Amino acid sequence: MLDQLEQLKQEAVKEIAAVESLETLNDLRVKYLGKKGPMTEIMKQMGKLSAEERPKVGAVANEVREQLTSAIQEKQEELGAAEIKKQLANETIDVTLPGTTVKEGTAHLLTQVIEEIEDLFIGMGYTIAEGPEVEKDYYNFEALNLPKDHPARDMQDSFYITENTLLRTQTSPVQARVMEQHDFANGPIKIICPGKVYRRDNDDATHSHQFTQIEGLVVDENITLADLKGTLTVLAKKMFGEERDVRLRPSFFPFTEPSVEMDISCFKCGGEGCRVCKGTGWIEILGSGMVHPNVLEMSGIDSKKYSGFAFGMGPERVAMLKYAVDDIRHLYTNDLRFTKQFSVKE
Ligand code: 2NL
Repeated sequence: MLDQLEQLKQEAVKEIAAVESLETLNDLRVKYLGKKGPMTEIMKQMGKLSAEERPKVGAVANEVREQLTSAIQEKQEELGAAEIKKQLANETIDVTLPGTTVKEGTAHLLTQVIEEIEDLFIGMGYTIAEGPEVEKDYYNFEALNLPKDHPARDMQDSFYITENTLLRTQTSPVQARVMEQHDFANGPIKIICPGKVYRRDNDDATHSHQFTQIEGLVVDENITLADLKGTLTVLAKKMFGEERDVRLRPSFFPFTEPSVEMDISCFKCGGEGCRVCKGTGWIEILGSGMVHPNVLEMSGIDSKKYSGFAFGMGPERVAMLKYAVDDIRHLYTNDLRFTKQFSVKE
């Protein structure tokens, strides 16, 4: 029986040493030490031995079992460590490899123009106000002194959604909403309203049924036409150069009284007369005026105490003038050959 144990030990130790996977190792554990294995069998047979032999054989049997158990244990640790090492080697990444470059876009020309104007006014203490593009007839027209059937509604004929809602034709309704909510205890109204507007125009080189607008509004005590002219002169010089002169011409808008149109001296010829200014030396740049008392009153503002100026301009027109773009549709069709000419990195 002692020979049997010795032989079993040698055989098992050899087999365990040769194992290469944790799975086979477990099979060996079952084969040698399991309930149906030779060790169990030998233990069972021990009852047949004499009282003298039994403790000796028992001691050797225990020793063999312990040796095999620890051999398996060691092998298990060895294989486990090798497996982790292999896994780590597989997952190694070369951090020195060059990365894939992300193609970074830049703002569209129109966005650049709008943001430039926004930045200028934010610097003068204005805030940006936004509102819905599907607007109530009331805010788009009535609150701006354009009652139903007013002939001036035709000038900006519109896309109606229902009888009382339409795609806004200007961003003024945003300003009407701000005026209606405003509490002068919190200071004056000084806002800039950029956004998309819609008119039932026939699209051509200078007209589109959808375009953008930036309007501005200041309301406080003692606001005069001088504030309007001073503010808009700053705007003209910022957008078209410090050398620009400005002039105001009388005009008409239903929501302002008096109304003025502002021209800048031609940035191409300096006022001599050229193709850009059509020989006049002046370029029409925006419409503005003193907010009509009716408009103030309709928003709940006391027109005897408060006055204000407002203006509206088209970023498309500014972009087209400044960069000599000959067709407004270039700004909307997003041909990369066009848009890429205006990609400036921040
Ligand atoms: C133009 C002219 C203008 C306004 C917009 C305005 C807004 C309120 C009250 C009074 Cl809430 N006025 N906006 C005033 C004058 C002209 O736009 O030619 N835009 C492209």
